[in-house]
Amino acid sequence: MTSERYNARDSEPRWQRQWDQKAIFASKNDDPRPKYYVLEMFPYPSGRIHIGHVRNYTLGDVLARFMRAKGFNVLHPMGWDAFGLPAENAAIERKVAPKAWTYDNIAAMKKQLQSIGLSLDWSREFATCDPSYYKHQQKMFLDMLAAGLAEREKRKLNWDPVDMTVLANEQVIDGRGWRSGAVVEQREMSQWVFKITKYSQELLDALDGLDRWPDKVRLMQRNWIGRSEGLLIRFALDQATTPAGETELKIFTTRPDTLFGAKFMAISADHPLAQAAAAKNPKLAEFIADIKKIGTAQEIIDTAEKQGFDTGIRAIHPFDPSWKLPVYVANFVLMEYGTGAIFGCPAHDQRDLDFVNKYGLGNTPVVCPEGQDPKSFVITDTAYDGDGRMINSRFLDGMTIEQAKEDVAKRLENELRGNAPVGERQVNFRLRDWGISRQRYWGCPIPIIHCPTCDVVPVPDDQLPVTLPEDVSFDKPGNALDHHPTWKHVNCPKCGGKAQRETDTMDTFVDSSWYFARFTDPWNANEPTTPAIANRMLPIDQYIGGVEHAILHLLYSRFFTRAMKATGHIDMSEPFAGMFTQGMVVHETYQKADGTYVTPAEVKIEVGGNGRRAVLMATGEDVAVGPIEKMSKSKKNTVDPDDIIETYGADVARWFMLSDSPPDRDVIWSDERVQGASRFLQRLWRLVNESAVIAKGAPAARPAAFGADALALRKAAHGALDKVSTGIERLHFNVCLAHIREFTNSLAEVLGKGGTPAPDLAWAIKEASIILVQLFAPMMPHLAEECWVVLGQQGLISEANWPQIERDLLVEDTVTLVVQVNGKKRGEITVATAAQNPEIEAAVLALDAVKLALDGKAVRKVIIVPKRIVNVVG
Ligand code: ANZ
Ligand code: ZN
Repeated sequence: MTSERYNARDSEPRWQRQWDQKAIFASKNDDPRPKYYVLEMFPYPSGRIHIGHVRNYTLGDVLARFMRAKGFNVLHPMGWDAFGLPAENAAIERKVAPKAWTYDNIAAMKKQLQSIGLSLDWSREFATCDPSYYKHQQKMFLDMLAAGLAEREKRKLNWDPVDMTVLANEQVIDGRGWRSGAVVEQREMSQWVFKITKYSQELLDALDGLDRWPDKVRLMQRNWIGRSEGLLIRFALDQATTPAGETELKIFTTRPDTLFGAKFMAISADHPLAQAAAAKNPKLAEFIADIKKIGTAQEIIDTAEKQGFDTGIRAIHPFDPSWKLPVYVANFVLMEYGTGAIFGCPAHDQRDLDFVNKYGLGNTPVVCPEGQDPKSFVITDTAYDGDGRMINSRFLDGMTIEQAKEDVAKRLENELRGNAPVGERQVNFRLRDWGISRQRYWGCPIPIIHCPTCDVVPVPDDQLPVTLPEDVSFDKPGNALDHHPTWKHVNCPKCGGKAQRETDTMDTFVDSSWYFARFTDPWNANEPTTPAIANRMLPIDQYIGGVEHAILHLLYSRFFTRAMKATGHIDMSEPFAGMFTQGMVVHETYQKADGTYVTPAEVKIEVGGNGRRAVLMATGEDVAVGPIEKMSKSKKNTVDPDDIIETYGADVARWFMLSDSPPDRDVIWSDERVQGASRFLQRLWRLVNESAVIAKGAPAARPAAFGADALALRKAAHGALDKVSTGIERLHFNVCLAHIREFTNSLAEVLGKGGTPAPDLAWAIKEASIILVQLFAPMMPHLAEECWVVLGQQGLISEANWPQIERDLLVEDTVTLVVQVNGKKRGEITVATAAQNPEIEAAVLALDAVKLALDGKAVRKVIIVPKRIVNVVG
């Protein structure tokens, strides 16, 4: 037995070097074994990895190592999502070139990632800012342009007149640019868009087949695509009231059943009718200018106070020529959706109700909930959007909503005005085409040349990539590419005349929409993919990342894969067969009396008679322990992965990350628990060393028969093997770790008996210790390698096959326990011998006899005497 402690600082870099030298994690494209592609969302090279990355990559790594041991050709690559704004900000603030800043960060972060002991195939590494990557992206853009999947479109955008740049909706705060503070203008500009809406229905339908995706992610995608079935209705206008003789207003509604509850019409400020009316009405023009200041962000529009302006125009109800409805310009109607115009039914739509209550237009309920008396059913502040029967609706009265919708649709479809029907069924999607133009330097250049004679001209293939110039200056606000003295001035490839390059670059979401496909053959210099290889290695069997990417990144990738299929780069539609969203790493916050935050590293936690107390180490003053929150710089509740690895080693950090909660939930970082993980690691080390001594004396051949002790240990070993195997496949890592701990206890118990074990038991101890080490190898790979040597095993454990389960050892024995409540016998329960305490506890508390005896009292404690008694203390 060794008295030496396991020394992670010595062991971890040593094994990392060995793995690296033997390139054992590099997967080969001609490997004939079945493939398994596991991928974690690649990081943005901000400069340092944070603890959330450690969790993300550890989850993927456990799976990769396990599948490798199971005999799969595992593809587990890593790269860098390297374009984006922070590099430009660094250039502005610190005068460093975006490229140098990015590649320095990559180098630093790569070192950090390597110190975690991840089984990554670094031979496939690339950064999206490598010209050898974005060259292909430019080619695919041109392919998509040719295929009608990329187009130029005029769009209204938020324009910051001081920074001279387009702002994303999130960058407009109270109508002002987030950085300049200037009042943001709406400008119509030509943008490049990807035609994702061509696939709206398909992207929606295919979600049903993604059965290894979390339901919540599929739901988020569904809502984002936002399919609505409704009716287009052409309302006639009272021509005497229209600005230029307009005769009708087209609206889109999903609730034609509520037509008899209509109180007003509303149009968007950008609607042509609003513009025409404003041209003749300065007050209206002023109102329009005013409401446009809040920008186009949906959340802002949703939460802003409803405002409207009566244009004086009157619309005529489709079922009653004498019924006139006022037409308002309203701030909650968007031009981009439906027709940019609505009829408002306040009783059944909250926005409409808020609106009428402000302008005194009243409401008439037309749907009455079942069981309500229509006579007494009134709406005041809360609209009713539930089910019911039609009331106050003439020929619709008594119908269900569905029947009324159908009835209205049929009538209006069959009614002609001019020679077109008044009503027309329509399916609308919330999903918009994907605008990819960004007025930024640090992004993939859009390979287009604008010629005054030939208009838009693609950059010829042999001139790709269009590379970013490096001699750029960030002295002026706006796009540094645009300001570059020479870069944009070129000759037109078609006519040879003077022309200009497109200076917009692509949204960085484009870069991340196909990197997973590039990983399958990053060496192909001529094509984005090698289709035969991509088709074999994709789809990704397990993709892992944060839920913050559950909508856009996944949707764009799903679209891009289809676009690559349409342009011949790949032959499938769905890139991610399995999707997993991991929880966050969270931590307590600490605040001084003056409200400033301090970091966990500056604080000492004292646990005493009065509970936990936090003390600022430097001064000894008390600090308040605040709520547990997502780690953030502003709250200072972060822990640095480097510190953790330096103090405890990567294996402890990995083990802790996996042990404390299910991977899809948040995990609370706690130093106490990390220390617990560290103690467990040392315990494993001691146990394996003790076992190794016995294993040396064990018979080489498997004994013909096993005694009771040996059999029990073998059952424990194969039981754990079975449970950990299925646990890893299901990504129930915390459960796996509980089984490993339990099995460790079984082995410790046997070893604790001391003496020289009989040959059959010695053999079982050897088998058990080998299985134990293999079980924790995916989680603590460095310790496992070290133990593998101690146990006299050949080669690297990282290359060893997963142990074979002997199924006949899995037949579960049962044991009957006496159940007591407050010391008094209330019954018995039979459980599997292998059942763990939490399972037993749950089963006992579910017994009627126990519930009865507790009589509603809370359970204070459950004491389990193994194999004999369970006592519930209430
Ligand atoms: C009358 C009505 C009555 C409506 C009622 C709702 C409830 P989704 O499900 O998102 O498709 N709408 C249509 N176009 C709009 C626009 N450009 N800006 C703002 N709102 C718009 O929602 C469709 C409903 O949203 C439509 O049905 C319309 O209001 C409104 F009790 O028509 B409804
Ligand atoms: Zn030309």
